[in-house]
Amino acid sequence: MLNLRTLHTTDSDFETAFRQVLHWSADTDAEIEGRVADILAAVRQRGDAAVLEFTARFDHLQVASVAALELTRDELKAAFDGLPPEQAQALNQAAARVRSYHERQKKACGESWSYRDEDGTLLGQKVTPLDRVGIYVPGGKAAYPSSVLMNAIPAQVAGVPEIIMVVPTPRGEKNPLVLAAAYVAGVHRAFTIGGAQAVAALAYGTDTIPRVDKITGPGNAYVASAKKHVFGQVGIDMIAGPSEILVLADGTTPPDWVAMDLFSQAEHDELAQSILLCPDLDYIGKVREAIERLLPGMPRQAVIRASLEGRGALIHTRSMEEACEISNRIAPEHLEVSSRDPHRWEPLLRHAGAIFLGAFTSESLGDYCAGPNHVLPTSGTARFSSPLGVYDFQKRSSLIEVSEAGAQVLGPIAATLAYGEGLQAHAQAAEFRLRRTAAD
Ligand code: HSO
Ligand code: ZN
Repeated sequence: MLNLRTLHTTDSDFETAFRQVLHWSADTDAEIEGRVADILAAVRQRGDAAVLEFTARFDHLQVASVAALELTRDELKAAFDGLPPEQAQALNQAAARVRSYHERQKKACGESWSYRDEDGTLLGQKVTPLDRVGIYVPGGKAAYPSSVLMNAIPAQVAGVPEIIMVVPTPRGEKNPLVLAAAYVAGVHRAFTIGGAQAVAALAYGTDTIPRVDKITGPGNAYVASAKKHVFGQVGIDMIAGPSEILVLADGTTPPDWVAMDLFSQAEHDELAQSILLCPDLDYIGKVREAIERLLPGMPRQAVIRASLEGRGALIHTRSMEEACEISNRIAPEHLEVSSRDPHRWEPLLRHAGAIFLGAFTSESLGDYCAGPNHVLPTSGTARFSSPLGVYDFQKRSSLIEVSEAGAQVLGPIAATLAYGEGLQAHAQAAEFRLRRTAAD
């Protein structure tokens, strides 16, 4: 028996139960914070020497210099060349689709633009790539080659000239698919370092590791805490929480498909969240039956079970409209609209990292190869933030070129406001450019 809760929106205690399902605390523990602060300070002060010490201590990897921890492009290529052909092909196909999606994204919202006023004044926005970015790739059980593609490709499409990957390799064990993905995605340099020490090295720079402008990529609690600490010194993408999937179903998709989609995010992590929203109680029963039947066949059933029992829910709603409202309140990372008529509901859905429309659009296709990025806002942050994209590896500068005629129009406005603020130099800088009239 699986202890997966069903909630009914008609129940009088629904709100309380719903709030419990959503409750999630991303608080980092004070002990971790303290240790991370020490590691950051050590790397800041002692650079390479501290990186070597922490790598020996935490990753049991002892080398003479940080240079020895660098992976050459040849090594990355060799990892790619050594893959079974179907893996090499899948990696290439996924990379091509992710690249083409992000190239369109760049065209749509990542290009410079400008216009001229009638008096010839030019106004615009100049978009430039960041000079150098660092991509953190976790080691061990959360080492996802697909995440290497999802982080590096948008950076490459943005035109970042130097993409530096860091990946811990405890006891020197390298994950060939991760190295191959770095090769396919066009990573320029890679170091086998991880943890808070890798974040510090990227943020502050050492003799061997160049300082970057932004650090992206997921990591454990130490990495998340380190990223928070160095934010300001460098940019960061986001602090991602456990994966989430919300399936909004009208009852027309085979229940086994929905059950497996719920498993797909649950299998990431005991703390991952899988939720079904549906107005059809019979169908909810069928999905539950499918879950019970399919679970024993899953290699990661212990993780899936813990996730479903701890944070999962089947929510019975009054209608599809109400299901859409609840989905907006949850603002999930992944939202599947598993309906015969997904375009009817899509306009009602405002908050989600990614929206997957129709029964054939399994979320897992988006994780690997559909094209859009799989680095998405979690824990309700889709209310105000967006998927990782080309725009995260670019910045914008405003462009202003005021014509002589334009200066005559803007000058008096600026001067009036400047005097209002008591700032005479501002006012006179504008006034000096006014054409003198005969009366002056
Ligand atoms: N679903 C994860 C990404 C991923 N899935 C990588 C499989 N591999 C992000 O939410
Ligand atoms: Zn996934």
